[in-house]
Amino acid sequence: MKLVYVCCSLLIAVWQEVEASGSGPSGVLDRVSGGSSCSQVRLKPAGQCEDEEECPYQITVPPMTIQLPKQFRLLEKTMKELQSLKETVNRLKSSCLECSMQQADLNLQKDSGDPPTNSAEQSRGDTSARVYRNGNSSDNEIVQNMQVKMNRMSISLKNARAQINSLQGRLEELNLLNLENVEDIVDRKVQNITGIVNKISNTCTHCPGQQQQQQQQQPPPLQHITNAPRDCSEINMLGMRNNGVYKVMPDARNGSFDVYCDMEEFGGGWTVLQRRINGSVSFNRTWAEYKKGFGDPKGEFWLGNDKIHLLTKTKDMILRIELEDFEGIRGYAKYEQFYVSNEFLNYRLSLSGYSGTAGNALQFSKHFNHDQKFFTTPDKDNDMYPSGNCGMYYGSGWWFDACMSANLNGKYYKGKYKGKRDGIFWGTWHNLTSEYYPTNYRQTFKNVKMMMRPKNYAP
Ligand SMILES: [Ca+2]
Repeated sequence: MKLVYVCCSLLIAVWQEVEASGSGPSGVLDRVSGGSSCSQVRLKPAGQCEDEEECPYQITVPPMTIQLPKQFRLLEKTMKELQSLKETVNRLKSSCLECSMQQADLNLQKDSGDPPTNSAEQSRGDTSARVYRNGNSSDNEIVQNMQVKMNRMSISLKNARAQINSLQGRLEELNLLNLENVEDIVDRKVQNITGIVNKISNTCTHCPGQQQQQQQQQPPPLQHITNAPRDCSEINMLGMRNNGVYKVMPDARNGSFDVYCDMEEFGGGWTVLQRRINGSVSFNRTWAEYKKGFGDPKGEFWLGNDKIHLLTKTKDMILRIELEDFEGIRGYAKYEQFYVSNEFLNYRLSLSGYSGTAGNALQFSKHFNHDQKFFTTPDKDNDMYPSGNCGMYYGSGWWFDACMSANLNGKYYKGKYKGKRDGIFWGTWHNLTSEYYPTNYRQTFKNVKMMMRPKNYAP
């Protein structure tokens, strides 16, 4: 029998040496390698055998240790870290399970709609107990604190939601009070104030103290002047039925003045305040000119804002507007109430009660409405257009809005024209739908007349 000790790393070499030594199967070969990492290899016959015979041998190899490069040490470290992570994950899993159970409790409480009362406290207590049973008291405290905070936040959120809902409701209410409504309210207030001022003004005209003062300051008016007709309707009632210029005195304090009376059309008795027939008179005039009046009472003219004010102040007047275009189409617009305030109030226009065939262009829409608008001239901007003067742009005096749906004081064109719509304009005329700026021609008018008559006049 032979025992062979070889370095594990030289196993093959040992085999070769055994073969080369020629020693018998019973020989013993002792060989120890120089390296400490070497281990023993035992080689022995597998059973009984005669000399010189070939004999089976068996080899016993010791457990083998292989030295790996240094980097492989990291594996061990990594494995340790992995183990540590695994433990952490398991711990977290356990905490999460508790957390989910608490959340479920909280949700149940929320769904019930109850405030956090004793039952909620009880719920928290149970949860705490469960967590304590897991033996993770610090985590449990954190979770408990978080839950308390969450409950507070939940209540705050609920309150905030209620406040938001309340605010939303109030906002919707406020939204109803939009700018247009505010404008309406202001307009109505101004209208009311204007009415009150007018009433006071009328009352004071007949105020006894004032009359007495007038009698003291002025010479007593002549009898024929005192009895002078106040407008064309009174002249008509005196039996004068011809169209023409007459003298009227609506207010004794302001004396008499000439007016053109239309005594023939529509029952007669009309005091004409404006007329356009041939373009002989320019209506591109100043505030002072519109105040006083201009033109020829027998031809084209503007009666004058002060006179219009006096006439509409003395009696409740209706307004009638007559229009005729160059095709001979005629139309009219009648307003059951017509009043022009004094200069102090910038000759504000008040009108209502439309009827007619020409359309209500003076009250065309919410945004184009000449009712309750001040008078504007090229040299005095009282219009509703903030960026400029409508009177200057269109070259006329008128109760401009921002700017207009009607302007009977526009330029007189003897036929159709193109470009800026500065001609006589009535925004509800029948053929305006075919008038597109700037390609098409604009509508013009051959004859225009504005006239007033007392509301209670019976021809
Ligand atoms: Ca303006």
